[in-house]
Amino acid sequence: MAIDKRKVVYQIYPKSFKDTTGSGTGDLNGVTENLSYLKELGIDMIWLNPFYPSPQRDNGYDVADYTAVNPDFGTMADFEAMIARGKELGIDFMLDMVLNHCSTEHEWFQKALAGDQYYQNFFILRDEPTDWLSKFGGNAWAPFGDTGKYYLHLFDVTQADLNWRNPNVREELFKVVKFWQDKGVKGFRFDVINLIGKDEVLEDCPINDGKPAYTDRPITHNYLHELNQASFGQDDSFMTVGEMSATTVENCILYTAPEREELSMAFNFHHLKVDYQDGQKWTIMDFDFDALRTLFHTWGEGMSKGNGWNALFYNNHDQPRALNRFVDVDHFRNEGATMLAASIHLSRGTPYIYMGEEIGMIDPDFDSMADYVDVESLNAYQIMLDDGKTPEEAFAIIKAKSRDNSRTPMQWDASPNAGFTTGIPWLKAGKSYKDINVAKEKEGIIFKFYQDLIKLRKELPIIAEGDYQAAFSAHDKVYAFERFLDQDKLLVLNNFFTEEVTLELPPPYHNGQVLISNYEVSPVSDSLTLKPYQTLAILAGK
Ligand code: TEU
Repeated sequence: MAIDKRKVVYQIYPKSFKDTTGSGTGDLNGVTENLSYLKELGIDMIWLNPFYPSPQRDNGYDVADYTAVNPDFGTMADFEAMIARGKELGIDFMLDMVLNHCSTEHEWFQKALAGDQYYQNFFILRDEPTDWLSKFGGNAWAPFGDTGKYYLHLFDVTQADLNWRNPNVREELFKVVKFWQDKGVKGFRFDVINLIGKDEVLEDCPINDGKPAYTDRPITHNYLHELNQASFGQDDSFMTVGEMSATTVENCILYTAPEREELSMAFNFHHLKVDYQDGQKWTIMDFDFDALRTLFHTWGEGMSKGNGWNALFYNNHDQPRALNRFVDVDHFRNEGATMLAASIHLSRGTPYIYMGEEIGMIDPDFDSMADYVDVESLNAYQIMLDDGKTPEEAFAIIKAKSRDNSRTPMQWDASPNAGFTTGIPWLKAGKSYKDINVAKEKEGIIFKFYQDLIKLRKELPIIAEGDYQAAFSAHDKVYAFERFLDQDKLLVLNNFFTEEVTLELPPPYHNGQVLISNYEVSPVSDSLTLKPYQTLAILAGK
C-alpha cells in the first residue's frame, strides 16, 4: 500500500533536544513541550531515536528492554502524554526499532550467558570467529563467557547480533513492534535492518571488512515481509523506513515497492560518503561534487523507474552537519542551508529534517578530545593513534567526522547551554549557540524557507508524487533534476558552488513560473544566472 507522500518527517535525538528536569539529559516531556514549535514548522511526523532502558554504550542503540522507557527520559505516562499531545496537533510519532542486535545487558543475553540454551539460540554463536570487522573497530566476534564460543557483534562488543533465523526471535521482536503500535505510534524506523539476514554457514570475507557476507542477504526480504504482515502492514496510515547500510538501488526497490509489502521507504548513505578518501570515513577530503550529483541521479531515476521510495536527508545523529561538509558555511550559511534543503525537499521521496537543521545549526567546534563521548569516535581516535597518527592529526579527523557533531544540544536560545538544560549537559553545546538558536532564527531566512518547502510539498502533487529525471546531468557545478506528473513539469536547479553559473533553459521553462528560490528572481526567459548556492524551482508554462 502506498504512503502519503506529502508528509515530512522531523528527527529528534531525545537525549539532546530539551531537558525539563535539570539532569543534563533531554527527556520526553521536553519533546511534548516543544511540539507546538514543530507544528509551526509544519512537519507531520517525528522520528525519535531510542529512549528505552539501555546502558548507553551506544546512546540507546544498545537496548536492554524493548518495551519500557529509560527513567532518564521519563515514564510510560510521559510517553503516552506525548503521543496524545501530538494527536491534538496532528503530529504522529515514528519509533526507532533496533532489532538487529540488543545490549549484552538484555535479559535474553544474560540468560544465554548463564547457560540457558533456549536463549543461546537467540544469538549468533560459533566455535570459530570469521574475519569480519566490527563497524566500530576491531574483530566482529567476542568470547561468549567461558564457553569457548564466540558471539557476533557487528557494532560495539556490548551490542550482540540477534539470530533472526530462529523463529522464536522473530516472534519476540514482532511482539515488540506490536507493543508500540498498540500505544498509538504511526511509524517505525528500523535500525540497520538490511543486516538482519545472516547465512546459516558464516564464512570469511576479505572484501570490504566482511560486509558482503551479511548485507542485503535475500532472506532479509522474507523477514521484512513477515514483519510487515505480523504488525504494521494492516494499517494504511503507517509509515516505515529501513536504515540500509551499504545497500543497492535494486535491493531498495525490493524493500520499498508497495506491492512487496516490506517497508515504505529506505535510507541509504552513499551520498554521505562523497567526502570519504578511498571510501574510508576517518579521513579528511573536500566533497566530490561529481560523485554526489551522480549518486542523486542514479538513486532518483532508479527508484523512480522501479517504483521504490527514498528517504531524503543530509543530516542525522550519525553524521556531521551537512553545512560543514557541503557549503562554505562561514560566508554563505543562509544560502547554503536553503539550497541544500530545496535539493532534497523538491526531490522524489520523503524528506527528513534533523533537529536544528531548520535553524542552520553547524558542528560544535570542540577544542579537545575530552569533549567527545561517542563510542565510535573514542575507538577511532585510539585506532588512529595506534596506526601512527599524531594526536593533532587524529583530533582534526575526529573534529570533522565525529557523530557527536550532530548530537550536541538543540540550540534554543542564547542562555547558558543554549537553553537546553539548567544542569550540566551530557554533551557540551556547540560554540555557535549565541548566534544560531531558535529564538533568533525563527524569524530568520532558513526556518521560513523550510516552512515554505513543506507547504509546497503539501500543495503541489508534482512535488509529492512526480517522477524524477536528471537534468544538466554532467554539469560540474549545478545539481538539477526534473519532476513530471501528467502534463506538468518542474525543473529544480541547485548551484553547489560560490561561483555564478549561467544556464540555457530547455524550452518548456522559458516562460515558466518560479515556485521558490533563495534569492530575489526576475521572470524567467531562455537563460538565467544562478548566484552562489542559489536554488531555483521553475514550473513549465502551459
Ligand atoms: O547506524 C548504522 C551504521 O551503519 C553506522 O555505522 C553509521 O552509519 C555510522 O555510525 C556512521 O559513522 C545505526 C544507528 O543510526 C547508529 O546510531 C547506531 O550506533 C548503529 O546503527 C548501531 O545500532
